[in-house]
Amino acid sequence: EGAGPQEYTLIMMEVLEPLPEVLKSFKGKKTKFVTATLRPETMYGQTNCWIHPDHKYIAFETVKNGIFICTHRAARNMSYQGFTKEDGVVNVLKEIAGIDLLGVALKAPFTTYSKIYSLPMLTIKADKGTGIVSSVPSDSPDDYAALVDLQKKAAFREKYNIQDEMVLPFKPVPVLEIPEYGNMSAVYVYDQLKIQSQNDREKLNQAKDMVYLKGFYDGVLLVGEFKGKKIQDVKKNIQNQLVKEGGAVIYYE
Ligand code: A2H
Repeated sequence: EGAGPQEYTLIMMEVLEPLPEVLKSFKGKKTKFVTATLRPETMYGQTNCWIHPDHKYIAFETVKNGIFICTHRAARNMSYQGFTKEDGVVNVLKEIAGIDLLGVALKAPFTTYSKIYSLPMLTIKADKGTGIVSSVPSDSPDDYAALVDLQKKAAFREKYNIQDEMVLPFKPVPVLEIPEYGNMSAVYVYDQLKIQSQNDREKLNQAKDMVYLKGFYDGVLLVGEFKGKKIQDVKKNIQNQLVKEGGAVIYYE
């Protein structure tokens, strides 16, 4: 990581009914799972979001965007970036275990799926972003590996009480065309490197290196307002569009 702060696009996923037990007290209020991404241009392909079952999250009140769910660490950072009434003060409404935030129905911006779900990922870092991740299995090898793990292993779903319909209908969506890797680069490299699971860290890092730069410089959008354009030329426009439509906010750490 470099010397300066890292900019993330925070994607706001609205919690839908039926509310999980731990969020029932927020009924009638806008409550959002907040994910941090470096790749706003891929959000057309979201199939779910990722939560770490063993991590701790909080719900807190923001000034403009309702109730946010994320790690306390992220909320504290946000409180210095104008997200809360008072600088440095987080109004914690509730502390919530990750496991209690699984299987929640969400409405996410840009994706073609009208309803997606929060699912368990065991490689999420507590000290990066919001601790919640938007899953784009077409273009993120980590996301594809974790989704395949859940789709292949009924016992893994059962362990976390994840219903089949929260996982099995969700297929990766073509979003970007990348020369040599086709229109679902993560699926391509996953197969080529014969990745076995989300714990296959060495190969997943290799996969990330393979797709990342190539996608950024040579990737062309297949969907949305900027269809046919190169990502590097329109990444900022897409971020702006997400923000303008109320689906995202900018955040630094
Ligand atoms: B990216 P960097 Cl399509 N733990 O978004 C683990 N991973 C996290 C995280 C956390 N706490 N917070 C964010 N991330 C993921 C999209 C995407 C991402 C694509 C392809 C690659 C990619 C959809 N998932 O990231 O260490 C988020 O996933 C490759 C690195 O700050 C975020 O962007 O560079 C990225 O990692 C931030 O990682």
